[in-house]
Amino acid sequence: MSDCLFCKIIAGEIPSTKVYEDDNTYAFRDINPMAKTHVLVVPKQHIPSVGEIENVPDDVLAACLRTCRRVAECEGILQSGFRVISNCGKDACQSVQHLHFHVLGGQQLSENMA
Ligand code: DGP
Repeated sequence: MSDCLFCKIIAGEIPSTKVYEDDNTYAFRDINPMAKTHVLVVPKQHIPSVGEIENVPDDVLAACLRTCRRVAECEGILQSGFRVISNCGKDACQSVQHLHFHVLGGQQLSENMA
């Protein structure tokens, strides 16, 4: 999608710090990290949010979660633990309308998720 920030990052039109990439997904460091490790995992296909995945192929969705795990492995936090979050819509403060998963870790995270 031409005016989507994350589509531009995936296309390399906007620079990012890549952590991992495969056919379906791209992972890069969040510009405003909320934890010692904070990586964003996005599908290469433009999907606005979790709220609009009804017709998205299962392999694309599975690839996103698998990439979250791969990122945790690459970042060395697979054993210590990590959190995967996807904000969806206004009440969740989603600010970029391209499905993304925050992978957070590298430190003790808060019990408070709200
Ligand atoms: P959310 O609030 O869940 O929609 O998260 C969007 C995230 O995207 C937020 O943590 C900051 C990050 N972000 C916004 N613009 C850029 C950018 O240009 N580059 C990178 N690497 N991250 C960005």
